[in-house]
Amino acid sequence: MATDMRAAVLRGPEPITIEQVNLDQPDAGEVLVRVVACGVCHSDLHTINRAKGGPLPVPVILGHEVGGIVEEVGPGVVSVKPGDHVVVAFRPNCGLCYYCIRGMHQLCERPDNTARSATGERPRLRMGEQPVQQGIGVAGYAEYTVMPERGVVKVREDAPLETICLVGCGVTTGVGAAINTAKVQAGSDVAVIGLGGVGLNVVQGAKLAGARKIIAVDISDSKLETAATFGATDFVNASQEDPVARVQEIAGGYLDYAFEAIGLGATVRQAFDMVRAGGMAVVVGVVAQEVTIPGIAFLREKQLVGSFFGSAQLQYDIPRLVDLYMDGKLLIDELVSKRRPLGEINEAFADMEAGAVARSVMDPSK
Ligand code: PAD
Ligand code: ZN
Repeated sequence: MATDMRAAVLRGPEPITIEQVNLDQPDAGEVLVRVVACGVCHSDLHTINRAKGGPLPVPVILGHEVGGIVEEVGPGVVSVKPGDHVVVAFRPNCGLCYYCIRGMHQLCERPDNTARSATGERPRLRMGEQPVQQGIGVAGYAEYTVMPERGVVKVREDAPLETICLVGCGVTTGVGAAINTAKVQAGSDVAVIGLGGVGLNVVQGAKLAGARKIIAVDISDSKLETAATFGATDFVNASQEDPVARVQEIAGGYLDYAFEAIGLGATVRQAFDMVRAGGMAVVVGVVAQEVTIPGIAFLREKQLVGSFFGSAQLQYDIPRLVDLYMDGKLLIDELVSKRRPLGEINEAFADMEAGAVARSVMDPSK
């Protein structure tokens, strides 16, 4: 039996609308999750803006930062049962491909390893006869979602799903970029460019790792103020001063790590330019542009590395990040600037575009 539900559907360049959508029951190896809350991440905004610029596979349901409760499981599912609380991992892994067997699950080549797929043949979602894509593999702006088993991670039941939903992307991506990708060393100096839901988590990841200076860079004073709550020690407004020169000055000329958490070629270049010889610039933002780097800097052993989904081992990292939050060592409540019913999804994206929020969280039951 299929589930009829309300979902926020993107059909093209026009605003998202709330529609009745049909979701298949879980097939072998799949899990039906009731979405309790779904955060609003900039990666979804990238999709919306791409849809404005040209054709994109639509209709699509976006939303990939989900906290929910297992409603039903398909044949063969062993790790969760109905009633379990889960955080959805938008990038499941097969466990068997070249990358998975070498421990790099975030780079899995077959993330959707069931008989159906989020984007290709046999989609799980439909509007009438028309197939609907599961945006970023999840389709979380809806009352329910069906995920492959490895795309749900069981979490403790005393943790509020309305808040820990953010571990499904922003928290894991940001904290993981600092701890897993860069392996920030205690006592080192770190700069973070872009202080949205992702960048603020890089800040608190660097704090957890024991960084000395954590230099926050943004063009919004309110974001710089928020970064102080998350552990930033120094603040640079890039619209008022040259971020490269100012960050280098604060770090005494030897900045160890810089993180780009926006997704712009120009700020990737800033991150690369501000680190010391042998330092590491980590690109967390999704950059659709070409990036130009002065090649001679490689003689100074500068590193430029990418980071995807916090280089995380999801079944291991997600429950631990939730524990750190429950122990008061990680801030997540402070990331939630606004809670909104599903019908206000366009307003939530407008807030993000205006730089007015760290994170909005949508409630699909309203
Ligand atoms: P956001 O829109 O909440 O935050 C972006 C921040 O950048 C805002 O605070 C802006 O004020 C600030 N900003 C914009 N322009 C500049 C500038 N020129 N200099 C300094 N600051 C600026 O986005 P987010 O935190 O949700 O996402 C950030 C990026 O991370 C985005 O590209 C998203 O797609 C990407 C992302 N990557 C992964 C991954 O696995 N690598 C996962 C999730 C999100
Ligand atoms: Zn995201």
